[in-house]
Amino acid sequence: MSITRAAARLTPLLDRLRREDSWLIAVNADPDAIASAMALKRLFARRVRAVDIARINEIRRPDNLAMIHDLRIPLLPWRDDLCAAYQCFALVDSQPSHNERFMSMPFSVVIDHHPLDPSQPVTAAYTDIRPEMGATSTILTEYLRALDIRPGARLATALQYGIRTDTASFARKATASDLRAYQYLARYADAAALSRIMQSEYLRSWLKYFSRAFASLHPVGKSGGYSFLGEVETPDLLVVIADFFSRVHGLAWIAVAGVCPEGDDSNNRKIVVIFRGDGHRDLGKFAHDRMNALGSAGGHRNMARAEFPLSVVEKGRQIEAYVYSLLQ
Ligand SMILES: [Mn+2]
Repeated sequence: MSITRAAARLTPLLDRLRREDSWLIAVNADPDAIASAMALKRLFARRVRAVDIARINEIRRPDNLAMIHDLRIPLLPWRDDLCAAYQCFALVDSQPSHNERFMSMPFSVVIDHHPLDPSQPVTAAYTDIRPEMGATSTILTEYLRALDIRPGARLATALQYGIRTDTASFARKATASDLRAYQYLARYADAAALSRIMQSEYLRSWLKYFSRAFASLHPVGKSGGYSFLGEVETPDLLVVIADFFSRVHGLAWIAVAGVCPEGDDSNNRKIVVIFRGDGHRDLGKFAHDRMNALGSAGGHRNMARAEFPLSVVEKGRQIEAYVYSLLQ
């Protein structure tokens, strides 16, 4: 789309902006949503009284935390009384039907790239929903260009990260528009900050699990490995460690096991085993053959998972040794 046509398309949006209004932009925070909200805030700035961004979710991923910290992005946590302080509401990178909290908010602006559900039409006064786009950040970059708003380094970097995240660095669902937006942003972005954010894969609090993983690493056969982490708060940590080992040359496959809570009851625990490999050995089949009878197990050639109750391990037997015996 040409910049002039894009600018004309924005008239109905700009017409809604009044000096006396305070706007709240709501997000289900991920890099694309956060960057899109920042861009919309920039576009609204000086046209309205105030603009804030509120997130409805907790942010836990290390790269998302790094993005917010390094680019100094102000996000308000959700509170039930938050909306009372605002007259106008915008939603980016989501649709009202995607979340109960969104459903209760009177949005007048919705900008998104998720597919439209015909049974849940979006009724906001201004909507721009383009499922063909790889990222909402691309749509917002077009807005900034159309209005001749030059993004600052932090905003440009955030938008680049939003596009990269949602398109898996252009490996998935990326269009020429996404690439064009990304290249345009490169003129203004901070490349060092972007790579620092992309490389923030781990939290400091996770390092103790790495040290357990290295200490307990045992060979399995000629090319495999097994690591036992003991008690972990969430199976996600097993995935993080297994993904790390999958990048070690000479280790064809790895099984990382731990004891995780099952549901909310802390007395109810299960053993989870995460498999990662180079595809040589069919790990989905391997996991299924060895562990499915104990609970559930299976997956793909290069990634698999098994889960079974802690009670399958006989009393007095070491869990670490028991899981190891299943892999032999
Ligand atoms: Mn998105």
